[in-house]
Amino acid sequence: MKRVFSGVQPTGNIHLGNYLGALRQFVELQDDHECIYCIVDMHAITVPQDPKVLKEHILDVAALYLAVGVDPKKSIVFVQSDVPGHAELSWVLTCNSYTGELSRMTQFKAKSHNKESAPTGLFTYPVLMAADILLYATDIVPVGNDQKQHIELCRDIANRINNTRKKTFVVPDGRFLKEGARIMALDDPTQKMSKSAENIHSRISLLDDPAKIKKSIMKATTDSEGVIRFDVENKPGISNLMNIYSVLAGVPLEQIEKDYEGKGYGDFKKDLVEIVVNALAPIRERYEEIRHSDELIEILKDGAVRANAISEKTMARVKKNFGLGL
Ligand code: AQP
Repeated sequence: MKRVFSGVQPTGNIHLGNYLGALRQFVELQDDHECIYCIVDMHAITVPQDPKVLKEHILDVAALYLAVGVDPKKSIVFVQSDVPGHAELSWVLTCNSYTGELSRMTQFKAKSHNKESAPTGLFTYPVLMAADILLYATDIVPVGNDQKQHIELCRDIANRINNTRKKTFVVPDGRFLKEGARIMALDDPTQKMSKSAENIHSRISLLDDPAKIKKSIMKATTDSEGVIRFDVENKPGISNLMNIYSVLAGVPLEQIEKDYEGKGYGDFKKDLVEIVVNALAPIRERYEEIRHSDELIEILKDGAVRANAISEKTMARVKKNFGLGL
């Protein structure tokens, strides 16, 4: 069985972009792959976090994994900082990566706002991500399109080490969906939907209630043409909403164009509100059942033990090939 690894940062509640780009794949893959899904809290502290809030967000994200359908009987679910191998391997990879390649990462440029000085952790974020993946001898990494550059870097680092040392790592492939791989912000369709964006109406979180969903969708930026047509370049706002509609309702984009011929954005948005509310209702319900349960903590503890056992095998190989330790 091929091994799958992916993670989400506990930087806020998971939104439709995270769900449609990544989490949907987590569920799809778990029947015929060995899946490892992580809550990457060490990534979250690359920007300042309130410790109490971070703790809550870790459990929120874990509960949402389960609420969308990740099954702990089929998949390992755990918190990154509970497995020491992530930090350990990250240092080894840091020593085998270059400032030039890291400065080219677009996410770093965006998050550091091109400032001359930025937190080192933000700069080395992709190296920690490479460590997460390589630690589990991962074959497949299901992620959204925004992670393409980071996956490429992970492959480069793995190949570089494999070519100069004994074969140490499995070189992974990213898995990107055709539709939903990049959901854009509702208030600015040129930016990706993001957990940490200031405007709450820029995103739909999986835990939003129907009133919030309605407000965010009805306020969503479109254009003045008033025609429901998929054209990302010229009509990014409505195209983004059509994408969400298409994936959640299972209706092809061409069919949406036909169904809404002669209708306005108001009609389309009202229908989209209903589709999103219906899709998210069972997720919210399941989340409420498990969020404060002892079961959730047990699942994470058990996941950490299982993840640790796998990671130790990789770390033993890494230490041997690098001549580290006794
Ligand atoms: N807008 C998006 N559309 C499709 N996929 C997305 N992903 C993120 N945003 C979109 C995918 O979700 C997974 C988890 O992302 P993450 O939490 O690790 O970090 P991120 O990519 O930085 O996501 P956010 O929501 O924008 O968080 P913040 O605001 O904290 O930076 C990844 O697979 C990602 O591709």
